[in-house]
Amino acid sequence: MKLYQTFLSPFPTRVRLILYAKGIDIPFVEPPGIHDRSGKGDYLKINPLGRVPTLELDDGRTLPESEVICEYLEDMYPTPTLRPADPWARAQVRLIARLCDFYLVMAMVPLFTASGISRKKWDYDKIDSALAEVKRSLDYIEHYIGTSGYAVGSSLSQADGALAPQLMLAFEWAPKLFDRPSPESQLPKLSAYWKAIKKDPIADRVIRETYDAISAAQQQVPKDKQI
Ligand SMILES: N[C@@H](CCC(=O)N[C@@H](CS)C(=O)NCC(=O)O)C(=O)O
Repeated sequence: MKLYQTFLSPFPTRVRLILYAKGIDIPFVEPPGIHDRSGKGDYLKINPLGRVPTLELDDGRTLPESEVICEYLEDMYPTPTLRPADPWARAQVRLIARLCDFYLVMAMVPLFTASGISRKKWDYDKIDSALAEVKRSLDYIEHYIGTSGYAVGSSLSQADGALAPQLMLAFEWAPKLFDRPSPESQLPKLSAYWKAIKKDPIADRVIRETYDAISAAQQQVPKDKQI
């Protein structure tokens, strides 16, 4: 197997968390044109969506979409599991992942778009309304988030893979980039979660990889777009 991915994107991060937790050591390949406009070339034959991640099996079959890949890995390599056995806990894992994908990620999209253009062209009305939408989506997650150091229950699950990288962007990356206060102080349960999840070695590893990728990308950005 191999994983087409980048360290900058939160979606492959979710898959890496599962791979690391299960001890599955596979090569990572960075396709062209994911975080720039250089063109995606033959990668579109591997994944017609042109997005990361894609899991490629040894027989050449390919699978896009982070959640689908995580479920496949869980089915193929069930131990150690990142999917709780209890149906209610399992539903909570899926709920947190869905709230991230359907609400938080969608709210972040205008911010990702703004980050790719010169800050002289930023429309702060649009940025502030996107940040308000991000806060609203975090309120939904605040309602359901676990209080034992993990998104659900007291061990690492697929919900942490979905949430932790997105939370880093919402609590740290976006406020710093757009010079706005972090929503963290208004979200006590999520704030406690954010502090606690970094104590898990696997979660900490993927969070650090994301910090490193952001800081490497920052070095490449023209001065007028830098944080
Ligand atoms: N729903 C997809 C989202 C994947 C996604 O949007 N990946 C971004 C990386 S941040 C991407 O590859 N963007 C490239 C592009 O849109 O051209 C998943 O969960 O895998």
